[in-house]
Amino acid sequence: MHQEDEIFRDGYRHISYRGEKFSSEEMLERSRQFYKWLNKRRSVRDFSNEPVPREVIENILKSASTAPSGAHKQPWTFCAVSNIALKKKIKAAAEEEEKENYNNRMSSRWKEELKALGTNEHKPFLETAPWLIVVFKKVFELEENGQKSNNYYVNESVGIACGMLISAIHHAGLVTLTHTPSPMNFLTEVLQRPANERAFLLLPVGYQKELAYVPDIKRRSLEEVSCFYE
Ligand code: IYR
Repeated sequence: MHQEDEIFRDGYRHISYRGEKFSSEEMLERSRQFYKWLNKRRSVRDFSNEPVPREVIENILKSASTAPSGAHKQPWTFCAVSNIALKKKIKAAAEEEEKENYNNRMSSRWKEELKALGTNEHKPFLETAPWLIVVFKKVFELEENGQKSNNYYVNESVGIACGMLISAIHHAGLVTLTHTPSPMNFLTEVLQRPANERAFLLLPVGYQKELAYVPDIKRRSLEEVSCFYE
């Protein structure tokens, strides 16, 4: 079938697109293999300090930035930190907040639930991991002339990008941990971010320690997490 290379909708150019299509057997096998591979991912707290080349991080960030976003605004900035002084600053500020969280802000029930994960207010990985990726969401856009413009579905968009970021990290054979020090506004200051950006997630990235341990927890089954309406 002939397909035009371009068409115009409401005056805007659209270009022809052809994604991949596989045979039924191949599709089944690919979907199985992808699940098998993704299901190997674990959140890891035991990081090695072995360096990771900047280009790998750049590729991971480019992958994350392929995420769909509201009105294609791409309302995210990924700050990649390997600078030791900055990592130390981030660790100190995060631990200060976390100490307050664990001692005074979190309910005893919440802390009880976290016991299985082995978390506490100490965050050595913020210094050990060769890279920290701090994801900022852009709550609005700041044009070069200082004009503000809207972004849409910012949390959804940045959340999707973070999912893709975590998958890209796993694909490179590296590990990460979704760390959400709270409140996170100290990151705006430490990294000197503009007024339209808010810290969203902090991800240490690197190799796991040779001897790393993860909690013995299980994922919910398909039956528990899905409903089919056929
Ligand atoms: N932000 C804290 C506490 C914490 C909360 C949840 I929910 C977790 O799944 C894990 C930790 C911390 O990072 O320690």
